[in-house]
Amino acid sequence: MATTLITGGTVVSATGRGAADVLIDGERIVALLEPGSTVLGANLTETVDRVIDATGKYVIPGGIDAHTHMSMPFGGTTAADTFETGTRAAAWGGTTTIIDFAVQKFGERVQDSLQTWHDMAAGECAIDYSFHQIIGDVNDESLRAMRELPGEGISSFKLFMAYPGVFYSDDAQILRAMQTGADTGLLTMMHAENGPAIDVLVGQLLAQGKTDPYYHGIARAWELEEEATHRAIMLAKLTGAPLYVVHVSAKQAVAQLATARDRGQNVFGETCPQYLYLSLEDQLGAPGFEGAKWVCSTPLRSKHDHHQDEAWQALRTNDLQMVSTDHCPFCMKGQKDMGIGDFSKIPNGIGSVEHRMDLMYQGVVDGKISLERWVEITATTPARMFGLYGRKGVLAPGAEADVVIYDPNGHTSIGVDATHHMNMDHSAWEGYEIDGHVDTVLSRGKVVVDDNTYLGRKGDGRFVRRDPCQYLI
Ligand code: DUC
Ligand code: ZN
Ligand code: ZN
Repeated sequence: MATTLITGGTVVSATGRGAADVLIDGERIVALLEPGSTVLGANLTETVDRVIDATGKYVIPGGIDAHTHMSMPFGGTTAADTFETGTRAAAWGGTTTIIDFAVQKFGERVQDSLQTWHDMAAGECAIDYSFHQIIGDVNDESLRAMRELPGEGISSFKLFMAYPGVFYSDDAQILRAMQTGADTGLLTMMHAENGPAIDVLVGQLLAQGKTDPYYHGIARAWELEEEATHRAIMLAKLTGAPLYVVHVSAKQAVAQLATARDRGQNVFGETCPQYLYLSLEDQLGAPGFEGAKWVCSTPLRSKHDHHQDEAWQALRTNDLQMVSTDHCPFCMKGQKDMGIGDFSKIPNGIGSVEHRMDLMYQGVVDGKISLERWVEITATTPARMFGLYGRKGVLAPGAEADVVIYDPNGHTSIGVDATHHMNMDHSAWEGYEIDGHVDTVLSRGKVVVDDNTYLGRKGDGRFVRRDPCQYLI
């Protein structure tokens, strides 16, 4: 087993920072040492197999993106990144674990859908991966199957209050699934938007000739996110189910989560970079069909209502606990363009898996969050939330050596022209400049990105079995 010493860097955790050398043996961290430590009189730099100089740089746990959709069939097409291309792009951006979603479609057995996703990912991933289970058809059989998920290393499942006729669950189904989840130690994840009401508004807008991508954001009004978030919280309270609301974008939904947390309920929320930086007017409202690049659900919100500022604030105060991407990329040509003349036919999704660590680091540079909070919301809390902590999300003896060396004096230009690595013909982040750079990435001790060179290999990433949520109040 090769030994590696990362020297000279500042190790940053969710709780602090300090000068330390990180000693790795094979796939695991064995020690955090005072810089320049000797062992039995010998300088470690002379005895290890490899020394990585991190002078002037931050050494952080590898990012965990807990919300991705590689190769997801959706909106009449399939998400453009496969497990191979998507995990490679993730590695480039300092993310060393993804948690994707196995999708049980209507009429399908849960176990079969999970197997399908295992088959899709096995041997393809550059970094470690796990799955949440989407339950798209809540019935007696799928509820029984949910009880087997912990044994499969799956500790979370997701329901949709949106997309009637596709993934949608009604309140009775939600109630039953939450009861089973609570009983089985599963974390309930929720896409909280009132789908039936959205569909009425979509039909009315299209009938009025309002077909541009901008109207996607109008149909998916914040009131319908707030209402669904409140309903999910109440059903969770009744059933005792811990609840994690995905891709929170409306400040009113944040307020619902905060109120529930203040009364002690196990309720959590994630937001995504797009809701922190992008807006209904500037992106969805871009001229012509351009706005299709930013059609995602929940939608981008109005810049005039301060949703972005409130989301940053909520990240600071822990009213929102973490940032994932909801990476679900579709190309403009042949995918997004299916919705020319009808915004409801634009496949929903934005690709960001490569940029999450950088975009959130820019929040540090801009004074929106602290350096420690950056690590917490991108790595440590995702690990705790989804039952990986100790193994991942922290640099400590015994943890797997998923490590990122981040250069605060480096620079990253984002975009297709800047040769991003996601399988997309455009970037939702074209032209973004980041005052930092992912220099070196280790995945379980193996260097997969080194100074702008990719050294990873598909198949190096393993399926990770997860424990129950470690973040309960
Ligand atoms: N939202 C998206 O934008 N894409 C995938 C599914 C979802 O809920
Ligand atoms: Zn969703
Ligand atoms: Zn999603």
